[in-house]
Amino acid sequence: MKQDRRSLHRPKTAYTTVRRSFAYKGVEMMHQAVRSWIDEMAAMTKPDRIVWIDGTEEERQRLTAEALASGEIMELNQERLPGCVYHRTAANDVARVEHLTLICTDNKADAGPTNNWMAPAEAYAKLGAIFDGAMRGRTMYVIPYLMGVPASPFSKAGIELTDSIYVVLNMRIMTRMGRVALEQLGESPEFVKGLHAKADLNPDRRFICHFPEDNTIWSVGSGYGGNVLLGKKCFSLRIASWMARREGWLAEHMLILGLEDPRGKVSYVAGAFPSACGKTNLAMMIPPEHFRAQGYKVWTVGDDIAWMRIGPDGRLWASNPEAGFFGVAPQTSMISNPNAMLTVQRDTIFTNVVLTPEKTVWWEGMGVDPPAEGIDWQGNPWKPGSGENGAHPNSRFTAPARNCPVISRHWEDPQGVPISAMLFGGRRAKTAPLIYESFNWQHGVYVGASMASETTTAAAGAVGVVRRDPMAMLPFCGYNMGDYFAHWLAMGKKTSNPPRIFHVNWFQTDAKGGFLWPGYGNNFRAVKWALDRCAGTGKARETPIGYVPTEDALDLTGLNLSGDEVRALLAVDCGAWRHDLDNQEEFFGKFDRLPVEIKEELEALRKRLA
Ligand code: OXD
Ligand code: MN
Repeated sequence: MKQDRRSLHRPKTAYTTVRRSFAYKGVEMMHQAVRSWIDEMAAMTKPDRIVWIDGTEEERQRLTAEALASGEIMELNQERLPGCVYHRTAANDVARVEHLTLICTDNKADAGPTNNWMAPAEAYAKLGAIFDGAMRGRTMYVIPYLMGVPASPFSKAGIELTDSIYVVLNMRIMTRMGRVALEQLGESPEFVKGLHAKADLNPDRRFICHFPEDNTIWSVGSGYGGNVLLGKKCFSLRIASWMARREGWLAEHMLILGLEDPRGKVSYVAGAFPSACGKTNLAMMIPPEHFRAQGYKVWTVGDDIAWMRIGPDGRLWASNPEAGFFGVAPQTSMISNPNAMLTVQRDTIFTNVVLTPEKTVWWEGMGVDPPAEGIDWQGNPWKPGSGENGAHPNSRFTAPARNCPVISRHWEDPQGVPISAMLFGGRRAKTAPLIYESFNWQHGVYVGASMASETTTAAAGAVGVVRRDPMAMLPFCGYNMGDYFAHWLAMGKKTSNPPRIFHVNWFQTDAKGGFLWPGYGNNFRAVKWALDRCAGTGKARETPIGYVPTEDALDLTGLNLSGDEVRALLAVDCGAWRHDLDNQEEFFGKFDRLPVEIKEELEALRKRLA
């Protein structure tokens, strides 16, 4: 019975029969398989209408007008924020739901001990029952989209079926959407089939299921970006990580930035940080004045996802598959991230922030006075000083990457940019120093695999709890993380000129709980040291955990840090690390597919710390 149910929803067509060019609601469809799948999904969800998305400006205006009329979005002050709109999600639907996110593989072990798993037959049946009739009275939008740059051999196509105009408008910013994707898809059978319906937004009937063996994503019961913009976490990380392992590349939760030196040489850095730990800020940071005066600059290539391949030169080349930023609004200000503030001045969708009487937006940590009164993220009248947040801590902006004043001129290069250094970073009040370098690739993979961070509001659940989050991919790896570590190790063996691997921590606190390191643009100082190391010039001392900058190695000009503070930032407390190691061993103990190299690294560290 289960098997029957699965074959009902598993693709019926083998994607070999291709009928050329038939008209489907005005769009030239070349792909019989696409149409069969859409017919099948429409038969299940029963929309009143099916509308193909072509990505034109005329279409954006029409859909915006419709969503304004229905109240799904609100118009903002078009003089102050041209092209910007406002949206609120349901109060119970404000973050990714990791406990409701599943990897559905035939063999449970392939999903591994860190993913929630359900058998595909059961998941198709369970979600099929929720999807059944979920689009009755509604429109199904068919969004063909590309992750990656058009015409790049590395970009990949997906189609998302959704009943939300908000999703369409976000996908328009975050991906290359419409005709461009259909043209690239052509007759290829390779596309990711995504189905999304808001259904009744009931958290008990909310599931985000991934079927990597079927190239399929089903998301139901949510309207929050991370759960419903299927090109982002679902495709570009969970499904893509599965593809990447099969095809020999890496799909990672990483920002990409270019650091230009005074001679005009740009070196590229990729950095993995858990959600809401400052990837967007780091990707767009402005170097401190002392460095700007010498001619240093930072260019943004991406702020959340990197797809990396080994180039013919043996280096790792990274590209950003996204076309926009889905960033956390609170604490974004002209001090923490001026480039993000300038990016969101136009053509941006704001979600769950404060709406002011002038129809502009405000959030905590915006660095400007709050309005005397406003409407909060739940749609209630709000006044500063009420004791409640006006904006949800995980409220967001969706903005086109091309708006960013420091977008790299290479951000759309089809082959990507060559990576010199990789950063793994967690939010750790104690233990991890500001920066250290791993001894070699294998040790670097272990450093990434043993990463830990305090949880944030980007996912539902407790905040501030330290959890191990390997490579910041714990919620995003679409397969067994033991196999994932092995894949990283294998990639290192195949890359003749791999990037150096570093660990960073901007979040150490002092005895009073204040941050020791000023962060934001000052993080440039640590990134520069990493690149100095790549160039063979950065000074370091060898410690049990790796190479740590000597006290004079970081250029701290213009900062008011005492010698004790610098020593605390760079300290390696062997006792604290031994304690951390116990926790690591417990975490790694979950994996029955843990590569022997990771065990070797654990043992070697234990010995060095003794
Ligand atoms: C994000 C996240 O939205 O990681 O990027 O949650
Ligand atoms: Mn992210």
